Amino acid sequence: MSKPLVSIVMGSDSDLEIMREAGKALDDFGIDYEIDVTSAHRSPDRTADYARNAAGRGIRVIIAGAGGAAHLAGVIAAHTKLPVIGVPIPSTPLNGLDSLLATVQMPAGIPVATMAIGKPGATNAGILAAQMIALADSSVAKRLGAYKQKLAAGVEEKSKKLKNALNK
Ligand code: RP5
Repeated sequence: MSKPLVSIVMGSDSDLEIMREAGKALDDFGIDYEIDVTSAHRSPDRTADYARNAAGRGIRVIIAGAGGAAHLAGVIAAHTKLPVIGVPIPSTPLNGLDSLLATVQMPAGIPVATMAIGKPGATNAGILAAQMIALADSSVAKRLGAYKQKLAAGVEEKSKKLKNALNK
């Protein structure tokens, strides 16, 4: 097993069902990743250490998912030069809108690439991380090309089915 290039972290194990989607996307592109829990609020020292050490361990991209106050991605971005992708988790009665705003509204100077709320966002976080890795990895770039073709073929198929069903 080679060293992970992407790190997926989340504020609580209750975020796992959603954050697994990022891992599934990375699996599709053959990218090794690690997955862990660390919290901006409950374990601030652990989170800062994790962020400071990630690049030295060979990590190239960090995907961070959190609900509630959702400061995890921003705190991690404050402690690393690696690109950070944030996934807002719908874990409060506000259904993730709170997490989206907290994750996306970073002050100038500390960017977090913020995805959609929930599973679609986690999937896109995995794909965006793959796109970053692909800049310097031709095998991942090739898989991304095949993935785009598969998406387009899926739409063609749906179009044919729709026209057949409607007899148009
Ligand atoms: C956040 O608080 C976590 O990211 C999670 O989405 C939310 C609730 O956490 P638990 O109370 O389920 O541990 O920090």
